[in-house]
Amino acid sequence: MQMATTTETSFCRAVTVEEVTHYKEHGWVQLRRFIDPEMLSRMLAKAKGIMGEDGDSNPPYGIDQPYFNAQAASGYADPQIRPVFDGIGKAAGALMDRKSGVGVRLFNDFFAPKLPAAKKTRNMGNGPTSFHQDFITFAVDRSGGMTFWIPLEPYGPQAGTMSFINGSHKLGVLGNYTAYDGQDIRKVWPELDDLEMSEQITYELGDITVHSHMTVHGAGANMMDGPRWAYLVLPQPADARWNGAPPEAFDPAAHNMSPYGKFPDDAFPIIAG
Ligand SMILES: O=C(O)CCC(=O)C(=O)O
Repeated sequence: MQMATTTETSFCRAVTVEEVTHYKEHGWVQLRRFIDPEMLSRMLAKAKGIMGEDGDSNPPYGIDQPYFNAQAASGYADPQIRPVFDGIGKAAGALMDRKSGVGVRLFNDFFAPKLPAAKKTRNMGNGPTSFHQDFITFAVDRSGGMTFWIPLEPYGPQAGTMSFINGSHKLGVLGNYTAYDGQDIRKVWPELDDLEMSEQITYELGDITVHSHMTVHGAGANMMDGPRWAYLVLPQPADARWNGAPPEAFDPAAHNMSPYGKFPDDAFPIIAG
């Protein structure tokens, strides 16, 4: 059954003016009861189908890091999941709030189960998520991108949920997390100590957070017995272009892309006009 505020077609509710204001001020926002539970069960079934009940039965995806075990979801190509991109596209457009009304492009979507810290796991991904900023990792030429962080079950801090450094999106580009020589970002950028850290978020079923790719964020280790299932959807402004740097999130050669050229619409679809 769908929630009263959710539209039939997108399985998402609209964002409110207060939520847009919170996002702009803090660099992130919690959207309570944003996604219909029916859509979450479809996403979880798909994730388990690809990665197994333990979230760890997939082949390694090529980037070994402790934050989570990741696997491409390709949700847009799945008729069961695709309707959600309409709601996510509209919400992303409202949060971006570009005066020119530029649209929203789907840049990436993947499952990111954080594996249990106490277990020996096959893949990496059973540690805490150290604090970092995403922007530079994505090799795009402008800011505006964001991550819809969608827990597929209700989770609190014990599961290794997200925290955000409020207002850190206003500090500019803070470098790649691999370039801190093992130090915490707060040692490299003591400016972050002047800002407040959000509480570690508790998510009821249907709640999500959205963070700007300029916002510093992290997460604790997963202290549960099983995986912390999350689905990450990354919209970008439709006019963002590849900046020519080596990207982690896409293969420019596979899409015949050139520096400062457009992202091809077939592989990176426009999800809001
Ligand atoms: O899921 C996590 O623990 C971290 C997510 C994250 O780092 C991100 O969205 O950039």
